Amino acid sequence: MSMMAVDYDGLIPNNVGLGQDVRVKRALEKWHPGYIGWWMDMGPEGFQNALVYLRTAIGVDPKGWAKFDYVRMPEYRWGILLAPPREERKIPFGTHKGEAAWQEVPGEYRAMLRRLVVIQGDTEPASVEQQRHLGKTAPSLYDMRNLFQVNVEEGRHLWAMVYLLQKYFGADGRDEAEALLERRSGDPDTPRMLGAFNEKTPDWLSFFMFTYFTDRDGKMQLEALAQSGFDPLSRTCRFMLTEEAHHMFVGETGVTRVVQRTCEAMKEAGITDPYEIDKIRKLGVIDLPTIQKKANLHFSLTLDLFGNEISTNAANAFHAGLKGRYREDRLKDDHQLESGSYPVLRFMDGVIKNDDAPALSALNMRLRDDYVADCQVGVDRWNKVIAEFGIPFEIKLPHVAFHRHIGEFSRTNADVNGKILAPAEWTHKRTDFLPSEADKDYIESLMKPQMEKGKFASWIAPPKVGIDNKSGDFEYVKIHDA
Ligand code: BYC
Repeated sequence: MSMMAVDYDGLIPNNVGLGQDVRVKRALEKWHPGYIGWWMDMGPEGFQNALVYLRTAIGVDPKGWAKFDYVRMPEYRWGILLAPPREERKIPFGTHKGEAAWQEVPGEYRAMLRRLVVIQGDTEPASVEQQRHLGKTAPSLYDMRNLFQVNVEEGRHLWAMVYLLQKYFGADGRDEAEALLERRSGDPDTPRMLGAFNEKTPDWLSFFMFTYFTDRDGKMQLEALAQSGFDPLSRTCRFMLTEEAHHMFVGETGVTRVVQRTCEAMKEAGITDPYEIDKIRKLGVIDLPTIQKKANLHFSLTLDLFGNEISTNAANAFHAGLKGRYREDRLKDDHQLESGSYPVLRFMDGVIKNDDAPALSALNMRLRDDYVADCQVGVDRWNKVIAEFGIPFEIKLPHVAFHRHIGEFSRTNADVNGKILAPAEWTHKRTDFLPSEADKDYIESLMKPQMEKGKFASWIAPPKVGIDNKSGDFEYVKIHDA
């Protein structure tokens, strides 16, 4: 069988020749029951017997890689799919630049590589855990299906990382694979590894913000890992990015539809002032200032996922050829960065200012800058909708120093414009920037399920087009026919 074709015969669909790799096949088959156990315990609450109109990856050809059909989630075919190899691929950056890409783990970098794979792997089940209770308040069957699609694919991304651990990291890889099923999002004793993945996703607006902002960190990190000189990691991430695009689409269009519905309701009621919050809430929609607060929260939590602005870990991973920059292959420089600098925003002498740092140490900052630019694109689309209704309001990304827990700005309290506040002032103003208890209660009061096909909750507009071009009243989840 060619490396491109997907073998669907065994328990684990794959295009990595698992049938001929008895050791890894056994290891993964042994891991499988634990995974299903985790999915039943920590995956979507309820709906495990429902028939969900899901896409399943059946190949890695960009033109026809997925098929859509009704599937019960526990029967989803979680597979191991790597993007096609690139002939004679070379390590594209770092001290080994130009050498043949590694097909096996380079011994000297084993620990560093394992850590990167484990961190990436840990985020995947974490997000499923964070979102597990959302099915029961879905604003439509369309949205419910999108949630479950995202969830099963995050599950597949966990499989992708577990494959790398089992295949390339021996006994310690096995232990790490087990540990990935044991940690739990938000658990005080065994939390997930990165901060944002231990936060709650309490409602659907948070879900859309998470898939817009946090899945986009996924995109940036996967793009950086897709450049890796360790070829199996590169190929794995390249294929994961294909799926990731839909997750960000769910986020971007989700927020757009919330914004759209709010603007429509305001127009129908003749309200032009976006700050007439009580009046707007009486219409059963989410006022724009509260949407802004949710964006502030999720953007700032996600910025923490880029680590410290100045990072020896990042420098070492680049130097070693393991983790590159965003779209390294399109950048025009020496791809080694032994000299040169990069401007890093720092908190120095009580003020925020740019400071040149060695380019190699500033790679987290650079990736974060690329991320912020990427985030702005969707925000502009949200604002276009608001502008079309003539409402004087613009959603803005907060300053990168706002509400930070990792890095330069974790020591200070900056407002959304980057103004440093005294601790008491921050406490006093906090709910001007971040959702208050009352905001949360209001949003929660809207989270009533709408499970009739073709219908949508009061606070969200229908999508412009259906999934797989289905019509507006398509039954994306058959809850009762199951
Ligand atoms: N929380 O040198 P530093 C996704 C730790 S999302 C807790 O600044 P580095 C997805 C750090 O571990 C993408 N701890 O950091 C999205 C280190 O600890 P040790 C996931 C943190 O290593 C939605 C220490 O602080 N993938 O796919 O340069 C749904 C000093 O660290 C945090 C990846 O992240 C934090 N936020 O950068 C589903 C890619 N930040 O080792 C999925 C792999 C830092 O000294 N990971 N620390 O004990 C990496 O590339 C890097 O490890 C990080 C951190 C970017 C995370």
